[in-house]
Amino acid sequence: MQEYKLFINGEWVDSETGEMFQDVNPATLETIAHLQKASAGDVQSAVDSAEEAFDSWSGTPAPLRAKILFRAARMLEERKEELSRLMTQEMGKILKEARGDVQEAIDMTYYAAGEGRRLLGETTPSELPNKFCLTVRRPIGVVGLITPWNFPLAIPAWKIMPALISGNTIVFKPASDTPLLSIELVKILTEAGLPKGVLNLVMGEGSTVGSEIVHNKSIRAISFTGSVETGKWILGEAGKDMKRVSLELGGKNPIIVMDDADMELAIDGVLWGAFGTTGQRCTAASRVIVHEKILPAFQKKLIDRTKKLKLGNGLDENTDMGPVINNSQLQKVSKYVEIGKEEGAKLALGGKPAQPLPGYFFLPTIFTDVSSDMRIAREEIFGPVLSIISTGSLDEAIDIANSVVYGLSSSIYTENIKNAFKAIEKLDSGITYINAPTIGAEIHLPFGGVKATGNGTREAGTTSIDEFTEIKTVYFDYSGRLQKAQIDVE
Ligand code: UN1
Repeated sequence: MQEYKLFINGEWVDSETGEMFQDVNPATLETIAHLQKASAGDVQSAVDSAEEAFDSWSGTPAPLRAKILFRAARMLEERKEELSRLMTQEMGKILKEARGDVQEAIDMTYYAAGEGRRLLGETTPSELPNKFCLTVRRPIGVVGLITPWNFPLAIPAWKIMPALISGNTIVFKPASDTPLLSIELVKILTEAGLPKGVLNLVMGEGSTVGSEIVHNKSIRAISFTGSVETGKWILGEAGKDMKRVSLELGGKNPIIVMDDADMELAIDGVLWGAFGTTGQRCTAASRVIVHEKILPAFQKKLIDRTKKLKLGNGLDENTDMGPVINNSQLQKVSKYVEIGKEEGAKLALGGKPAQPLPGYFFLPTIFTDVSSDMRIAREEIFGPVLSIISTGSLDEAIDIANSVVYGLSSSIYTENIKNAFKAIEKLDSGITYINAPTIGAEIHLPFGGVKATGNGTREAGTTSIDEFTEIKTVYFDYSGRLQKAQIDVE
């Protein structure tokens, strides 16, 4: 059995305590790796090495930093299939989706590398003569990155690549359920020429490793993707030290299907949005709000199509849906099914673990007759559970869509341009799709949400550079005399 260590100051090292944890394939329940568990002291060593590396890395011209990223992107491309297979074994998502996850990391790496020749600031005229105004970007310093298990390579890349190209050094904690892809990413970046200390990997528990990252005074920014509960805690704790915090938290993403929608297209979208990645995306569609005029036909077709989804090991190319990540997630999904039944929703499909498969498989589940005040319609389940809610009008559908605490992604299926524009204007979410499901974000556009989904920052796209840079405003006075802004100008 392969054993993996922490990566600190350019070396693979044992943790202080020597404690280990296991990485389990959720489709077979086989242990696939043993890993070292970091302590708070190990995090401190990682921080020390990131601090040490900062001067030299931030002083390296960004186009030269970019060369390393371009090389890493090419290596990711060459190893795409192997990494995808590893991801399916570690995380459970089907191979086709694992390839998408790896591709998202490749895209992000190329994109961030390209930013090495941009990292744009502004120039603008001064109100005074012979004076020049501009902004430049500077790295923040040592940043702490904490990533989830549902996108084991894409989300680390969303955070690591923009942080690196901007000149920051990193202490990185991947999710304990999926550390292997992060380890491979660190190896690739190192082989591509990343200097020692620039990227440090510490695996282990949130309560020790995560907590030390959040509290360590030398870490100046935190980027976290995960639960609202943890995100709120991080914001509060890191806020005490005035750290920059970027949060990408939960969702309860709705798809509205109007009576004028292309029904087949909407069904394709709902299936992919709700059951893709076994519903374990922040962007997963967990509510579908359907116009009452088409509800019976829509429900029947959707249930018929969902019944045909093939569960199994994602390595089998014929599988449509893999397992959930672990036992506690399986228990959580089961608990929500019970809650839904108690609340009076009608369990139309699924609702239980898919025995006798050996892994953490749960049947694709559909509740009908759901009202918008039920917990299954309001709380994030993060599993293959879809609630169907009936609506009489677009206004009502939008009210229902907006009635939850989250606001990541939303979608509307309609052939009516007025409905589409109204949805764009009124839906409270960071992302809105028209005639496409709630998942499918592309890396060169901002990604993030409103309300409890985040704290106003956006990842990916040009906003990924905003996340990891400080802006300095520069006033360059070449008049040779004292000029007073606001005062010399009448
Ligand atoms: C997430 O679930 O946290 O749009 C990220 C999507 C993917 C990214 C999801 N490209 O579903």
